[in-house]
Amino acid sequence: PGSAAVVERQEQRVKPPPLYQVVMLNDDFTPMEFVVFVIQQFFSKDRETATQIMLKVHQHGRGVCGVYAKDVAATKVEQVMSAARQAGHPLQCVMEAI
Ligand code: NFA
Repeated sequence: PGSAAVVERQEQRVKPPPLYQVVMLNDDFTPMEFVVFVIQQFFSKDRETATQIMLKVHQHGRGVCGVYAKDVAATKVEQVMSAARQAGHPLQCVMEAI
């Protein structure tokens, strides 16, 4: 009995975790160099890639720094917000389900 239930449970077990974009938002005050540093530090990007992402945020208002499972994305947001707060910059970072 219950073969349909077994299949249903297996489908749930193998379902991949939902992913979240970590999005950085532009502001008029945070120094470009600080943004590049933060992207390198917390999103494991090289300096060239980090600079490209920073410029995209600066020019378009927002940019994706990375895509992660929920808990990892939440940690990245907290790390960025904490570093910005400590340095006295208004840099903002949010996570969005994709
Ligand atoms: N717009 C900021 C400046 O001109 C730089 C910046 C880029 C800030 C990306 C936040 C995010 N100093």
